[in-house]
Amino acid sequence: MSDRGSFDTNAITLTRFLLEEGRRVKATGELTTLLNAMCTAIKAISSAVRKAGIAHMYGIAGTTNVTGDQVKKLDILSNDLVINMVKSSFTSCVLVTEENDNAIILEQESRGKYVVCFDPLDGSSNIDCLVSIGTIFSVYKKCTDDEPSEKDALQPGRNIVAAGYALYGSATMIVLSTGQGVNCFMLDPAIGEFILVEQDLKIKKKGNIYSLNEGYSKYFDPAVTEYLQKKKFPEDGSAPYGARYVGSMVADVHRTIVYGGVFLYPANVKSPKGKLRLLYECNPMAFITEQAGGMATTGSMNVLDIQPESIHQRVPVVLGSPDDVQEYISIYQKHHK
Ligand code: P6P
Repeated sequence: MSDRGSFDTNAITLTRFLLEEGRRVKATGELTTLLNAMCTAIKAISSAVRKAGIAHMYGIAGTTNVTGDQVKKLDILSNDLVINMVKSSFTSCVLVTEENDNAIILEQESRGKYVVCFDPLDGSSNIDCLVSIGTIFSVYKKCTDDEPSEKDALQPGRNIVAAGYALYGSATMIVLSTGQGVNCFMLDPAIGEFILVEQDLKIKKKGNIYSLNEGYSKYFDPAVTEYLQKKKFPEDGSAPYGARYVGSMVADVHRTIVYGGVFLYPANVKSPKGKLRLLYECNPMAFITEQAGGMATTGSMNVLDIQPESIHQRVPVVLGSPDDVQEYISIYQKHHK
């Protein structure tokens, strides 16, 4: 907005950005249509998240509001919004969502060439205390002529054609990459449009913040314990790293990309595969982090190189500034020769 109330006519909206990018690469327009549908779902989720308290959307599913209407839990509502918007865009054939045990195979008449994996409302345990939460998504092309099935979603993250997240924080922002770098769009509620505010976002080579849940220290792999020791007591006499942990992946990863540093959800004795899901948390975040010049590893391999075996598969993840992640890899591999 250029001044009070007037719209900056030169502002680049997400819709305009996608149309221009699609024309630049002489695309069919299907991906643009899909991403615009996702954008509409995110606008609706943002509105619901911000009025949840008033509309009594907190708490368990199946509650009723003051008018006696059946009120959906926010993450169920968010899931329905993304499914309905993507389905009605006629761009996709298989959907994988954190909220559904099985992949959703769209009816023949609604199908397009894309496969979408998403977490409709990540961090939902933080909803009731108003901590930032988010939506995470990744888009693949169906890569066989077979009848659409869950198998179409079991592609390595290297195959991602687009990935993004929405952060419902002090403002609502979409961070998006279609493989040509990372761009950030802020929602202007006055006009209901996402406006480009950061072009080609790049992460610092090395940061000074580490982010993980140290409540699990008792269960940490020795490599994690050694790595954290070096962050807290740097051997080169430099200042110790700061610690930041929100407990919502979108908030922690966004801060890591914007400020630099490292986010870790490693495996531990209690969660031998880690907690975060490969298809709709780790892969999209790894894709965006790499597009911003960062790295994302399990400790033994790049997250994006993993061949998924199941749609809700969990993997350990350490992502962020390349120097910080590379240091973790060196320590991890020393312990896991
Ligand atoms: P913990 C939120 O529940 C989530 O799925 C991610 O958004 C977040 O990074 C992680 O779990 C937090 O897990 O074990 O630290 O509470």
